[in-house]
Amino acid sequence: RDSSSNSRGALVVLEGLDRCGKTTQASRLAQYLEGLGHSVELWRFPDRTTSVGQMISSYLSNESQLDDHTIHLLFSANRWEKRSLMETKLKGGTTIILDRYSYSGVAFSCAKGLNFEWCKAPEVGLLAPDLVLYLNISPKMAAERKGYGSERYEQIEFQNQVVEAYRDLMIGSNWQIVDACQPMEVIEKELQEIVLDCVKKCQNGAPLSDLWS
Ligand code: Z5A
Repeated sequence: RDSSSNSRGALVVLEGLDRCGKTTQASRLAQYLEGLGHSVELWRFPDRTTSVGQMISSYLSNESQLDDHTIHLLFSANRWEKRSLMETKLKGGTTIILDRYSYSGVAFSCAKGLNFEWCKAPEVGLLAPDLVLYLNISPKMAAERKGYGSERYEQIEFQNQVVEAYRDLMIGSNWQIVDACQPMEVIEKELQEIVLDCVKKCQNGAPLSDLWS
């Protein structure tokens, strides 16, 4: 790894519908980078291990009910409680492969009918990712995959609304859109190339910035 003082880790975010394969690909990416000698951590939001995360987890599994605005702010708070650790890790040279981020926050709340700008506001000032990988799959194809159907948002009509919101978020962005219906190994190879390029740019001193500010 480049040890120059500007060298830092990359913040790589995977986004997409439920069951698009984020978790599978995130862990493969982490293994790949580790194999090349990089310092890497796998993170995910919601982080269900914190006290805020436990409230979110109980909401997602339908054990508790919360107003749509309230749960939106809790998801955001869950990211804020990890912001400073995230910055320390990145500046210390660790790359973070992140399974869902603020984009999920906005997409899922907008799908419920909340205002787009209102949804973005509490995310402003979190760290901006260096790369967003969108694993593209239709709600119908995602529903055919194993394990679909047990949590709150796992209904096709709702997931269609989520897709619409993701489309709004993509406008003017430079997300990398990857076909998530390809075989896992094909996706894995495609992601490796894009991510390695990003990691190198960050090692060479690409600055960290804030999201939507
Ligand atoms: N949410 C929110 O509302 N606001 C927020 O701010 C945030 C999240 C951060 C929980 O997320 C919910 O919270 C989520 C959004 C909302 N709700 N939904 N819907 P989560 O991340 O905990 O849960 P998830 O999205 O349901 O993730 P997941 O279950 O971990 O799915 P995944 O990571 O995308 O997929 P996977 O586990 O890698 O794969 C799923 C299955 O498909 C599995 O059997 C694989 O073997 C299979 N698979 C994977 N890739 C392939 C390919 N290429 N071909 C065939 N089969 C495949």
